[in-house]
Amino acid sequence: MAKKKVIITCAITGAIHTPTMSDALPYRTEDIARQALDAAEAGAAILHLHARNPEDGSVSLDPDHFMGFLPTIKQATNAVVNISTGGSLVTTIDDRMKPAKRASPEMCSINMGSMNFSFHPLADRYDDWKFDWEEEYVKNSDSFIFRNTFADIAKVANELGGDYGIKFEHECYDVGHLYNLDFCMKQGLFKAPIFIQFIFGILGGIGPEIDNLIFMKRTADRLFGDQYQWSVLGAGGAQMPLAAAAATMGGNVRVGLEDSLFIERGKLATSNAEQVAKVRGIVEGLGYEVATPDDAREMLALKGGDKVTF
Ligand code: KMH
Ligand code: ZN
Repeated sequence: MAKKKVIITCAITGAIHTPTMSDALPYRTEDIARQALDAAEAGAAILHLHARNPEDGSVSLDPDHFMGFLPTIKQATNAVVNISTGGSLVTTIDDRMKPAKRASPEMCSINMGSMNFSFHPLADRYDDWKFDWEEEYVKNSDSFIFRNTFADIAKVANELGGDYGIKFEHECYDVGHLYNLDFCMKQGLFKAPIFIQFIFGILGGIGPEIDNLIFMKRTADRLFGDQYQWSVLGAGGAQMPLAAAAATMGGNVRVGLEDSLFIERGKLATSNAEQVAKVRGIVEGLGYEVATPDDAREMLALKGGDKVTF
């Protein structure tokens, strides 16, 4: 019998962590490209990408910053590129969609509800910051509302899903987000198979307990039956334990420095690839096979790497 295939997504840099927190967090164009390629080489079928300002590592939605690394990635790997539409807590959904419109990747993230989304407690861990913007950015996240209204979701679905043929990584940070997704499915905004990322441990979302993973999974089974594929992202210290639980339960996994800077308790990861290699060992140790990018394309019904514009 063929082994079950598990998709590893790697989220390379994100918009939560800042350069002070880890020297491994990539923000220069060439470092994002290099780490993405190494992560793909280590076994990631999907690369979830945000951009940074290459000068100071601040979060960027500038399509030119994305275009700095996307062609390099495309030339050197067959991995699926997934561009975030959630990369800023302070700008409009139109700005958040601009990089995806320029690059028309195979996948984009879409965030399935509005919420508090905070990482301000991280500010207490650092006294000296590498760049001026970092401390205020981290501290002020206690005042952010991550806006993803039904109108915003419909706009992303119609424009990126409809016009550009992009499939989504549906970011669900709580059980209610699954019901939002179910409502949108019934409105005809998304077509099966959908790919749900269950997210645990973001301050503002559901906590990283196994009970919650089981609850999310059972709820999704009830709402979506065989119409969905699922993956798990545990933030911070929950990353590897929840990835192991997800793989054990038959799901897919997401790792990467966007979600956790650590490789084990108290020890910073040296790269994204190190986390991918570790989770790959867990997946293979459980007797599963790591999905190739083409496996992922088939499992998620993606449009194909020849239909992107970068
Ligand atoms: N940062 C993660 C918790 C997005 O980019 O749209 C969720 C995420 C959101 O990756
Ligand atoms: Zn992201």
